Amino acid sequence: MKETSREIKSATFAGGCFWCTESDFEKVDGVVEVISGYTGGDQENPTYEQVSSGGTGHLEAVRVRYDPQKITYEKLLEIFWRSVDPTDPGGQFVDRGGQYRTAIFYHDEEQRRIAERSRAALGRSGRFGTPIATEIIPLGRFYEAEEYHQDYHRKNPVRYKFYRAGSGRDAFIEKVWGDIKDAMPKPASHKNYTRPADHELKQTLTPMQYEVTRKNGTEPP
Ligand code: MHO
Repeated sequence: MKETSREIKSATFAGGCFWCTESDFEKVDGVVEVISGYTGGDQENPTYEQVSSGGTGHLEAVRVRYDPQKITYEKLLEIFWRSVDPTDPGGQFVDRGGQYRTAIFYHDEEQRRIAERSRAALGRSGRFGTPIATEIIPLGRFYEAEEYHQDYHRKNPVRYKFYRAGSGRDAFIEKVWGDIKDAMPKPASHKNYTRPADHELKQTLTPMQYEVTRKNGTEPP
């Protein structure tokens, strides 16, 4: 078997309900995997019930694993801004509380700088009438959410579509960004995304990446 060592990077975003943010990022070319989880709080091994009812300090978030040769971190930020209401400090759409607020969790100094610049540019653009509330926070421990929340939009399409339509997210995004919809880096549907089969991932990921991402392993420090 040919050795391939494609570099895969990670980015972490909180954009309210992770069913939605996971679905939005999975549509993006260059994104290889999106994992729903919790981060930003102190409690160990938080459950969905604990986080979603507030009080653990965590936010619903997604870990986006991407191929930097196909998409940049800047582009991911652009997609993020166009998937959320970044002016809302108290939640997202129907979901209220700090656990649903928006945040960018940076993995290193470079991501921090790029995220700060991107947020400042969005603020200056005048696209929103109110200030950008999205926090830029150093990434701490990320807890993967329960299996039934992973790929929720695929596992429970009816409930997901019903929730999403009623949440107000898409109507808001259409109102704010509708004029430049065609310029959006995001393709219109999921048709093109299929999670690669395990044997394909084995070929494209390094052995450690495969262990960590597919077998729930942990990277050595
Ligand atoms: N209030 C929503 C939240 C979904 S999102 C994964 C629900 O449970 O239906 O937090």
